[in-house]
Amino acid sequence: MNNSPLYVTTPFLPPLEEYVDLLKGIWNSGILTHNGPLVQQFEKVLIEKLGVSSFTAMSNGTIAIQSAIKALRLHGEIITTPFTWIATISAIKWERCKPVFCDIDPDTFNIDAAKIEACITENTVAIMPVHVFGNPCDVEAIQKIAYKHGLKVIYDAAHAVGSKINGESILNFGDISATSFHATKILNTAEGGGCVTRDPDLADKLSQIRFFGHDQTKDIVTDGFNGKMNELQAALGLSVIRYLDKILEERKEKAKYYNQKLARFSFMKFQRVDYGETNFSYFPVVFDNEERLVRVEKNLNAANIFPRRYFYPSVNTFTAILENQHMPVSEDIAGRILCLPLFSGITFENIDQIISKIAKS
Ligand code: T4K
Repeated sequence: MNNSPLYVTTPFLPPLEEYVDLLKGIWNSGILTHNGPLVQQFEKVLIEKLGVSSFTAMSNGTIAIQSAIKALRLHGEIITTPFTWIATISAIKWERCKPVFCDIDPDTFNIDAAKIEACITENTVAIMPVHVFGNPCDVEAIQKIAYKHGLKVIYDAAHAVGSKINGESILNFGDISATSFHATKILNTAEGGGCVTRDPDLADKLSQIRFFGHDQTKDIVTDGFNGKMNELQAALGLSVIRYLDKILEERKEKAKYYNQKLARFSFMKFQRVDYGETNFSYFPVVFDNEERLVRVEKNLNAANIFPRRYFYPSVNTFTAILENQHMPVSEDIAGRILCLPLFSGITFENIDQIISKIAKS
């Protein structure tokens, strides 16, 4: 039995003094929000560190997706994945667009690019794939489809800070990528998120949208809302991002250890990475059947260990808010997938303990 609970994740927190140093500046200036100096600095550091074309910081990842839809002025059907967090869908719906589901690949858990074209109708305006658990989508195939049919591409890159294709940040792909800095994410600002785009006009538009639709002179130039990141969030982001390489390296090392130790279990399979490099945002395993998953989860919980069933159930089955579009692959994977604890600071002993509980289940 573990004395303190072991959760699916624990946020990385920098040495407190480093955060407090930044807070002192806020206390001196009295600037708490409205595109303050720390938000501007955080955006600059993100652009340099991730090698992205632009960064517009926002209050959270859901608002970042909504801002992307607004900036591209989308009205119509958006093809997306049923294997995601509900925020992908709620953002589409809040922007008065219609989510149309395209089933996933059973091994990568990402949208199956080969099935996208069959979902296109005369009302389709965009494709919104998710880099699930940080695993890069087939961005080339998706872009080809988008060009062919005149569609926009927004990536829900909530999990994808640190993921790459050919050495380039995955956030650089699509018309806009929207990411999250929620407490459960690799780079966290408690709550937070933002958008990346290569198009400077779109970047300007995103800045206006997050600030009520104001331009630099506070004239109202577009429909907007309050999507601003504040200075306390940016201070946390600035103090965490210094450790990003270490966080990514540690996760990779621990994921490798899990992989080696779990390889002997024939009743379990892992996420396949087909394109580029994942950031090991999560450590998902898929069991041969749901009964085994439930048994494993129960035994882990009894030992004070709390993995999570991300993403369960498949979001297309949320009939309180959606017409169900049957998605057999996503529903099947959703019923059998469990994300095991993986975070900066998890020890090899913790992982051994998790594996021994799985072996005994
Ligand atoms: N798109 C995708 C694909 C997403 O996965 C998400 C969010 C979004 C869009 C939207 O981004 P945001 O608007 O959230 O920025 C979590 C997160 O709330 C959510 O951000 C995340 N995806 C989703 C996959 O997971 P819960 O309800 O599972 O979180 P919670 O509070 O149960 O936390 C899990 C564990 O983490 C806890 O058992 C303990 C630990 N934890 C959590 C928090 C919040 C901490 O140790 N400290 C903390 O402060 O939703």
